[in-house]
Amino acid sequence: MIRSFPLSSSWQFLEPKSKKWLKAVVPGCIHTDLLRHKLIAEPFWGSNEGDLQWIEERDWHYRCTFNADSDILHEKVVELVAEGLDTVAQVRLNGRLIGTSENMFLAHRIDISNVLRPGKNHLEIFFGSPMKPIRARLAANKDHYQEWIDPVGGCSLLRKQQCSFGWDWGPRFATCGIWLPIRLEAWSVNRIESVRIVQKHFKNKVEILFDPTLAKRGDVGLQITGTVTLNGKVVAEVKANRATIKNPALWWPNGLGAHPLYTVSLELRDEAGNLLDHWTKQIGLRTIILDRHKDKFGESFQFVVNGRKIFAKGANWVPAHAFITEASRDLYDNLLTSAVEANMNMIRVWGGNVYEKEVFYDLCDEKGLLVWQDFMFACALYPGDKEFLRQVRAEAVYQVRRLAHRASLALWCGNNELEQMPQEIVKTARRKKAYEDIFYRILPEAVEHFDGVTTYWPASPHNPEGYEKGFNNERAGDCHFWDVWHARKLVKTYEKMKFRFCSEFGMQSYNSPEVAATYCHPKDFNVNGPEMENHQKNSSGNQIIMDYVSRLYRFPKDFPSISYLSQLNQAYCMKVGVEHFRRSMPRTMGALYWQLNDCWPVASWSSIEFGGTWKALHYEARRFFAPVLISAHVLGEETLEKCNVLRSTIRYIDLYSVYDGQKPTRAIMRWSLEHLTAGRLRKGSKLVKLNCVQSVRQLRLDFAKEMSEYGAQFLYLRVSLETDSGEVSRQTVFLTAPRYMPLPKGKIMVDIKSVDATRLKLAFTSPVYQHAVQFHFSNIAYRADDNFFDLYPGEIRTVMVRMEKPFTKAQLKKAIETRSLVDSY
Ligand code: BMA
Repeated sequence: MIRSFPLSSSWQFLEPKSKKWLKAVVPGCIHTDLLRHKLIAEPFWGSNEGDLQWIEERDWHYRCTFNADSDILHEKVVELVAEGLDTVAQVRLNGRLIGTSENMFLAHRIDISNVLRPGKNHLEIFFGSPMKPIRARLAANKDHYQEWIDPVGGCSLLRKQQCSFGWDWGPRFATCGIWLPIRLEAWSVNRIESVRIVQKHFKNKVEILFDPTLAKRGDVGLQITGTVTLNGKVVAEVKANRATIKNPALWWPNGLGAHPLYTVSLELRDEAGNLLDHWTKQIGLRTIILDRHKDKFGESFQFVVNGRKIFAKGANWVPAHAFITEASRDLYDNLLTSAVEANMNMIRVWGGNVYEKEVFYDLCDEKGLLVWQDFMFACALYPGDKEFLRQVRAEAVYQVRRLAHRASLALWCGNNELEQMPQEIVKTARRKKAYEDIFYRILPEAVEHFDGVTTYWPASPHNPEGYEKGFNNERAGDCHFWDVWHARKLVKTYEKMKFRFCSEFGMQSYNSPEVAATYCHPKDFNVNGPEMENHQKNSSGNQIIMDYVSRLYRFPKDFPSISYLSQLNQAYCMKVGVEHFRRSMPRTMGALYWQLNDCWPVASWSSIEFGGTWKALHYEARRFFAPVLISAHVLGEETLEKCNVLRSTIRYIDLYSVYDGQKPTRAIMRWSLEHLTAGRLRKGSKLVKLNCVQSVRQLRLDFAKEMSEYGAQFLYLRVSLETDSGEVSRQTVFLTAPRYMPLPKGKIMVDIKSVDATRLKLAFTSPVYQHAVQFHFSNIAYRADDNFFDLYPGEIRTVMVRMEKPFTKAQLKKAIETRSLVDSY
């Protein structure tokens, strides 16, 4: 039977100044080891990042000792299994070089049977500076070289997490270390290397075909048997590499059903029946197809799960921590639970990150989050030499084999945004060949061969009419839309776009003052000061935020107000985009905004700040991704003309019902036009039918009369949809930018009631209309089911809050802070 011996303790690293061996944590990295020994300053604080750049220039040396006793030695084969080495590594055992690596995305299995000694063994791993091979390669070949983000240059020449070299939301900490588990495995006869699983779905049954690969190929006389279980009950036996599951419980994405996981356990035995190895995985019974058929708009781009087309709702995923080894299960769980709570059903693992850790996919499988999986290539042209292609092939084969069985895996995608520069790709024959070798030959071949079921898509964005023809084809394929933000176009530009699937679009905001306090003293809260500037990685970021904020809001009075307004603006922009995409169903069938999370405290496009707090956008996402949505399309535009004169063509508002729930249902659509001080002016309602995956324009409202009588700045429209479960979607719509509105000031009152020791029911009231009420408990960890909501005069708004631990009412009363838009200037 195969035995496994983890090598996680007794690791040390060599501190270069003192030449002392210090305790290391494995898995881990050099930055966190140095930090633990207080040998470097807190990397995220102020502008410390710049002072720590010397670390990437050095070589680092790790070692550990382990005992080989008879348990290990009596087996014929002993292997060192390193699931991930970051990145330029030489591995020595008892002084002998046993392996080298230059690819952090590959696992290594090194036969050490001949080097192993009885008793004490010395394992050493030397990590070379990643900058050495990068500089050597840069000097040798400049032809292919093109990167659009790396601030120093050269990251594309090494198979190492691309964003660790610095990104427009991430610090540059090009670290090194043993970043994934490392262990010994000892065995004698054979072992299961991988198993490809193919599901065949029939009416009321699913057939599973297993295609195992053994370490020693061609070994005859071995048998594989096994079981498939659900909730601990055996539902099928595996015989002759097949199993049939009757009345299968299908796996559905979040919002469309349950996500049951079946456990597959395979056993490898010799002729005498001795157990040699076992292999266990969780799988979901489902079919996922990327459906591309000709339609009246061109070619569809929609995911179909178990025969049901779905509108993909979600966001792009960046590393959960700048030091990826610090990302714990809790951290992943917290972020992915937040995704589920915001009604998402898809997460895109973006190509500048890493192929995520197992726990990430475990959680996506469990929570029903479909995974759009990029291969790890982003924003650069990559080399096409033999050795590089060999690395890419090995990495692709390894990762496809590792992840193909995942219930959540919806798509393999070649790269991030390389096809946004077709003119660069085709500039020379050599570049074109390098590009096509990787993304049109090696990667799709690996997917076809080692997965065989999941679709491969060459790039995001990709134009299926040919990448040379340019990106963002509105007839076919997926698009990244950055005219709002990078090109500073009007937010309503989203509404002109007719994409089939929008896999990236975004708007930055600042982190909260609480998060800012983790990297800077409150006296230095100034977005243009050096500390905060170091936590803004997009060169025009601060200007663009202020540009968009000032279009909507009045000049903010302090940093907390800037942060608040930037978050309201971000939420508004994404809402305009996502609601337009959802209204454009079935032409548009997906909206994944940029970006879900952050890898450190920073101003960025994220909807969840580092540390897990939801920004205004995440609360808004919960509303705009809800299965039942009332969406108001404000027709017309407001523009500033000559001499700063405001012109508006706004008059009509179209009300849509958008639905992608499980079963058709009915709802009441209500609307009322309100005056800021005089109250209700007009109202109406309509009974509507909600069909699945359907968006319907239900009403066109004309407010020309009231706008001329009272002035647009005094008016707001309330709209809602009510089903059997009550009011499930609501919003407030303005007829002018909020900065023109003379919002009344009034006290926000909160009544705090305990539901139990750690749950609260808050009841908010106000004598006047309050826009975007934010509440916050300082120094208390909590999660609320809503925030940044509107409060209408005389109405009670209740919000449920969960806290990590109990607090007294007096403590809570003291800690709660509230504000609304009118308090920001
Ligand atoms: C996108 C991404 C990232 C980047 C983001 C914001 O297109 O793919 O490269 O961080 O834009 O600029």
